[in-house]
Amino acid sequence: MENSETLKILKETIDKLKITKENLREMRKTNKTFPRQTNTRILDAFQSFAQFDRAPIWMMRQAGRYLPEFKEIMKNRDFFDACQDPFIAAEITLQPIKQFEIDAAIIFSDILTLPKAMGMEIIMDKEKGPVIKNKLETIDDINRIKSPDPESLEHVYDALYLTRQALQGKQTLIGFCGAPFTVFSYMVEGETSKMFLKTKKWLYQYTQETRKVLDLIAKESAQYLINQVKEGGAQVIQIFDSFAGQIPSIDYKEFVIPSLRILLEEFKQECPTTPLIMFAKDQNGVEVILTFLKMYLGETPLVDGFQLDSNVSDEVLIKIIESDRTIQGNLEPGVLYGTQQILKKRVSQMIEKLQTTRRYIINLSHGLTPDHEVEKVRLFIQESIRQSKLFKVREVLE
Ligand code: 1CP
Repeated sequence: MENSETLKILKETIDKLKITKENLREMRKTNKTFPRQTNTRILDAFQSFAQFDRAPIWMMRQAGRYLPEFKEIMKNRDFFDACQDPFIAAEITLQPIKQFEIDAAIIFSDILTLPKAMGMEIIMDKEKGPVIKNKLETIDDINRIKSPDPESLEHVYDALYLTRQALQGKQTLIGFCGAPFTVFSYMVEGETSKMFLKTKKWLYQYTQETRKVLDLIAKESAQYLINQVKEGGAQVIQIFDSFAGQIPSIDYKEFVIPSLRILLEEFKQECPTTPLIMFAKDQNGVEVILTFLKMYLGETPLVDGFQLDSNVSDEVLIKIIESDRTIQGNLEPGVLYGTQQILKKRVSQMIEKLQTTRRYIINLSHGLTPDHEVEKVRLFIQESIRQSKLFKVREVLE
């Protein structure tokens, strides 16, 4: 195989299952059997009564530039080219799994993969991050947004399938997409913004048009997530609304949540048993959380878990626990720049507070960045596992 030099981790799976570039898609379409799930910690965190040795753990942006092997594989590669090659995408997804004791893999892709397929011309600049060449400037530009050509996203499902096979049931596979508001922000700002002035102009000046675009993104996102589960084998879904905190809760509830409801309802209609984690960054106020908690499709909750920030209030935590939903989070990633002492102390405080529910997944409050040190990341994981086990033992003894 062309990439055999770089596919160090995947190699065993490819050889064993005789997967090639040519037969991968056909195999995925005809054989959806996956290895038996032996590590069920993440899936169990969505149920109250499953057995429990410790809380599961994974980290947002766990595959990325802080890993030397990520830098190596990306050295001469364009970001989206890497995403579009299922073998490379799977290899990168597996890089953190290979070396850390973590319970989930999140597929190497981006929240901009979908808008790219919807007609946005996006490049990933090594310094600036995503840059959109044909951002939405006038209302008429909305007409440029189109439904993705189904072929254009098949590579994501191929990468998921390959990764799920390679995980051998030892970790849970997470699929994801950006939330309509965050994707819309990129579409109008054209890059990561500081002030979000264009987003706000659209939202408050062209409210109807903005809502139209949000609904459009929501519908396509739902289909994209359904396919990640049914075509690719994703076992859990996370929705990233990274820019949710840029507008007040009152506007988030009125203008943004209706499009999220479309996304969630359409997804749950097709995938009622797949746990879905919502990350509305900096919108962890009780009003917004309660709105999500009240959302159901029949008996099925539309949101199964919440990725929470480091400053979430006790009031919100209690509401989530009382509603039998899962908590994920919430260590400030900056703590990993600090001394071992502060890291251990903050991990201990986090576990004391959040492991009071059985439905808990250890994570950071935001993603790892290129300047994180691998050994500090390892310490965070080891310490979290140690403290989680200790907490569990203490609970049993008390
Ligand atoms: O391990 C993983 O998490 C890999 C999969 C992943 C995910 C879940 C990537 C790969 N990106 C994302 C989500 C994503 N992308 C979000 C939501 C989560 C968040 O809030 O961080 C956002 C806002 C983006 C947009 C994006 N992609 C940016 C700008 C925002 C930022 O943080 O600066 C940038 C720089 C990217 C590039 C990107 N995406 C993923 C990686 C590993 C990288 C870095 C590429 C590189 O440095 O070479």
